[in-house]
Amino acid sequence: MTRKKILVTGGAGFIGGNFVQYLVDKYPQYDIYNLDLLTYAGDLIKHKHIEAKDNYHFVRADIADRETIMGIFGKEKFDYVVHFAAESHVDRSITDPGVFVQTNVVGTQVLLDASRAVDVKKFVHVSTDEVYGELDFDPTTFFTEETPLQPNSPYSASKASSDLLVRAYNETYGLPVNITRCSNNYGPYHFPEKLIPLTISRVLNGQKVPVYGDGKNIRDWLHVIDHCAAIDLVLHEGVNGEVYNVGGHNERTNLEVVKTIIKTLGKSEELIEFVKDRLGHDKRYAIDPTKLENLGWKPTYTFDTGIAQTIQWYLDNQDWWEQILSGEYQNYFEKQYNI
Ligand code: NAD
Ligand code: TDX
Repeated sequence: MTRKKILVTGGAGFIGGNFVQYLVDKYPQYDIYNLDLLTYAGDLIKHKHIEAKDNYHFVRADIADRETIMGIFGKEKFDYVVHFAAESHVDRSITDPGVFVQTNVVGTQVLLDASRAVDVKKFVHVSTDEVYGELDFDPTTFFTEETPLQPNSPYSASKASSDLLVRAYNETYGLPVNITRCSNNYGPYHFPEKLIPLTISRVLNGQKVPVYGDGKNIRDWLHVIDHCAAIDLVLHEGVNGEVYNVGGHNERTNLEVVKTIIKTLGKSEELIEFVKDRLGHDKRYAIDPTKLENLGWKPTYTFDTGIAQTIQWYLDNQDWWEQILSGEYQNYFEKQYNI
């Protein structure tokens, strides 16, 4: 039997990186190709322990580079594509939206064309709950797969645009697809520009933690490994053309998240610094995951067990995040925050 070839785009980043490791360990019978441009958000240090494995392969390329991508697909003829590669940080999309359109929209279209050209059996597009816009603070309301798309940031608008292209390639050309829309992830290898790893790394370094506005905005948190298991299930069992929301009912205000981390690390809440609010800051996200649960998925972490595991991981892997903080990140942080 020939081995299945699975292309994972963005496999040097946070979620894609965890997913590559998950696949390489779980499926020795598949060949896993990690295609990544290695932008500021990607690194291969996280894959040191799998790089020598026979079923792991790395290709450096820009998903928006049509000629190169068509060439790679023509040569490798992937069976499945799981597409994570994206510009992913909302704050960066507010200061520099252009690259979000280029990577998230144009890049996705190039991958769809390349997938059509080699008759990929399934294209899983990893999207986000942010495409639905925002909810108010009524705790009985949730995003379902039928919620209209109303993205508010340049980032979420670029993701919604890519979702619509994926849908159109399914309807028009019959390309087999699924779209997943997950809530906020956290866990190992989360880049320290995002709230949870930013808070952990700054608290550990005794630095102020910037909280936007009044800190009352709500996010729905899911451990990255539970997201990986959801995507694996959708890849193997998802019904062609369907969208699946992913979330574990773990809503927290940003202030609750920051205070939990400070308390776990035994530090003072005086480290909290309220700063100017994010432009267009979405109030609340909350996912109804019933459809995915009916497919057989359930999360393994609660927020309490997941955040404890994550904090311990950042304590044990200081080298990984310290080398990020010492690079270009310094310039970004100084421009973004005035603290
Ligand atoms: P990330 O920023 O950590 O990683 C993105 C990866 O994509 C990096 O390795 C980067 O080098 C690569 N990349 C960027 N531009 C590229 C290009 N032009 N060509 C090839 N590779 C490129 O992102 P993440 O947080 O791991 O998110 C992964 C995906 O999951 C994104 O599509 C994001 O929209 C989606 N998502 C994220 C979350 C979350 O909470 N982080 C939640 C739901 C969905
Ligand atoms: O310094 C900060 N202070 C702060 O109060 C940062 C970076 C964030 N925040 C707030 C903004 C949000 O309400 O914390 C919340 C979480 O912010 P981020 O970590 O930037 O995540 P978010 O904007 O919610 O988007 C994330 O989840 C959905 C990912 O970055 C997206 O890629 C994903 O699609």
